[in-house]
Amino acid sequence: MPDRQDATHVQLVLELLLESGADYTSGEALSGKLGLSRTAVWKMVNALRDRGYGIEAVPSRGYRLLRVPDRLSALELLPLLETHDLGRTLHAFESLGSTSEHAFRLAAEGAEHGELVVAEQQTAGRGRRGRSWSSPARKNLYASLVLRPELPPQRAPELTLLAAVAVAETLGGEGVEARIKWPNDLQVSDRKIAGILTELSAEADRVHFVVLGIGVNLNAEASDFPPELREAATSVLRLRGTPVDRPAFTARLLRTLEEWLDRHAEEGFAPIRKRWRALSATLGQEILVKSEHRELRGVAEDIDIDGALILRTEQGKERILAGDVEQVRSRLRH
Ligand code: BT5
Repeated sequence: MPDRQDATHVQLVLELLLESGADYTSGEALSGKLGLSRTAVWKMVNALRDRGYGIEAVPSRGYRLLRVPDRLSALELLPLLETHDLGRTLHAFESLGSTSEHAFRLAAEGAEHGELVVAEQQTAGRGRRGRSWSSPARKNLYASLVLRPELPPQRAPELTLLAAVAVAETLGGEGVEARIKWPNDLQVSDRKIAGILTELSAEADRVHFVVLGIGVNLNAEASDFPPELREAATSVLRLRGTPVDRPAFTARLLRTLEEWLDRHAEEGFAPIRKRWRALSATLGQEILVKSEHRELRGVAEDIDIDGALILRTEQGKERILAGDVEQVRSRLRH
């Protein structure tokens, strides 16, 4: 039997075992559904065991899935997906320089909307403006999505805010209340738990593609980060003391992102803006905004209908499209 077909069968066996949850699935049922002999099913089960799956086999009852390995590859992720586009084509790596760099290359070569690049580790993970993203192996999520939205390039920043909302909501599902620091940071008590990097290829009036890069600190301990980040960064594990099921988190994040992307396509930015404001750590604060050419101090008053930050300075209102925010001191909201 060719390897590719074997791989598909292994995946189907896994999907059927996942569907049964805590119940047993008989070998007979599996071989019937897949059109394979009982011996072939046994071979697939052993292939899964070799990949770290814990599968119990009881002669009179059948097979039962006990443990799924903590790994982000197609075998773990694809059966959990509930999306129509996002992640359906998956490029999973043990190690990459940067998932966004790779996704950008794939997109330039014609990758379709929704194609996803994930890596267990990044050796040159990127932040904005030449900064780096610390990416210890097998701890966190490093993911980049190719998106082909029908948007003029000036509206692309809306996607960063949309992604921040989706990440905050998915973290909320894990019991972590993260807030969004404009434009792309997710924080818990002033410590950064996730970051978003939006890169695009566009003409004057049309986006060719967007690469949405998302890094979320899930199971990293303080010692997994370089010393300068140990205080400034946090993770779900550090906050709640129990590890995250990374494939399940990724599948939920993709579903949430897709729901927001669909809504964005239908209703525009308004519903995202509303949700973003409710999750914002920036609005109402006195801040310093540093962009490439200038520094401005003022109170973050709002984000406008296309995602720009409205800053009230002593001179009046400023509309800011990109920059880094530093909090000067806390203020009461409103
Ligand atoms: C970001 O940049 O926050 C965007 C990060 C995007 C990372 C993802 S991972 C998958 C995809 N592939 C990539 O190569 N990148 C994306 P920025 O706002 O510039 O913040 C960068 C700063 O955050 C750094 O200068 C550090 O101070 C801090 N930092 C670096 N790694 C961190 C980490 N793992 N957790 C928290 N803070 C970190």
